[in-house]
Amino acid sequence: MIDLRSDTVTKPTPAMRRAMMEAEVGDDVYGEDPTVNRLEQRAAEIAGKEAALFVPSGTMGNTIAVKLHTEHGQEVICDSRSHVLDYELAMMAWFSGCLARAIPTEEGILAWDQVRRHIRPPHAHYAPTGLIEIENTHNMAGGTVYPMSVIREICDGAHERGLKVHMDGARVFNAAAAMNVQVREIVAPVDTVMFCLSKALGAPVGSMLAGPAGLIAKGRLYRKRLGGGMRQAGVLAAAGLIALEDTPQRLPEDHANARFLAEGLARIPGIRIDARKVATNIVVFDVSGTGRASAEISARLKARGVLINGINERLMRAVTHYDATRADCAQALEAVAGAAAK
Ligand code: TLP
Repeated sequence: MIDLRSDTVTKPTPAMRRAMMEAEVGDDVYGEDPTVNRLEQRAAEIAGKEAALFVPSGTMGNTIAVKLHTEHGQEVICDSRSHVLDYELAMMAWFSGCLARAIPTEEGILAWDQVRRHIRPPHAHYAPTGLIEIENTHNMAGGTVYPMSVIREICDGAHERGLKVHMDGARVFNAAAAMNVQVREIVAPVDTVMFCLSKALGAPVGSMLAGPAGLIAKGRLYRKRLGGGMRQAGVLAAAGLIALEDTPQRLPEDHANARFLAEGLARIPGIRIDARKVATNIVVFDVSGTGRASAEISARLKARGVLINGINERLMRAVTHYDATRADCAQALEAVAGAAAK
């Protein structure tokens, strides 16, 4: 099977498995796992933040961040297709008591002018804004990348008004590779950032939440409340360290494969995609012109040995990663052409 459903499907590399086997471990709830401590230190360094917290998932990282920055009864400004809103089981409401103030965008990229108009001060009727959340790269918009100037503008505007900005940087390393800059440059203006080790970086499990030391210390308590106190988690952190050091260099290959896929898809009758807009490892394409719903195409692809899921009836998403080669992508294109044909 060629699995392009997500970059979460990668298997740990031989180097990761070796490191996991040899990892020095301790009880991380006591702060005694040396490998987790090393990972948290290294992640903070890479993000250019005071501290970082190892969490089991991106969802938990975002959930803790929202909780740290908000009070019950506030709003979180985010894009209308953001992961925090659509794919995290309403954790923003469930754990933090907040409402999403969702702003529709073309490319998943918020502009300060839109954000500014949705900020609500305390008022007799309104829920006040507690946080601004930006997703970089933006998953459902097709791996789009925030321009640095836009991040700065949003953060400057927010900070002037005493508001914080959290970046869902599940794939911020892809953004860094696409812009050819360091992750720390991208996340310098935001207050907290969550990034995933288990997506394009290829670790089997885990994400990091980075930010000011005081906030991260408080976040550690929320992680425990959520059931994320992980004991001898060094076996996971060891793979995470390899993911942080080794994988970023090869992300441009995933991006080139995604562009190759997009260009091939654009040539298939009935499929619509602007391949020039594919900047990272996510390819979102419209299959409505084929006369088939995405679920049907998914099923037909599966019968041809390729896994690609629909986002909705019209749109499908293919994600490249280190377990999908250029040859796999070429084979996937043939399968899509077959599955889409009348
Ligand atoms: N994304 C998954 C699915 O949940 C859609 C995927 O296959 O892409 N932020 C962003 C931008 C994400 O894409 C994801 C996962 C998360 C947060 C949550 O991470 P996990 O799955 O570790 O909770």
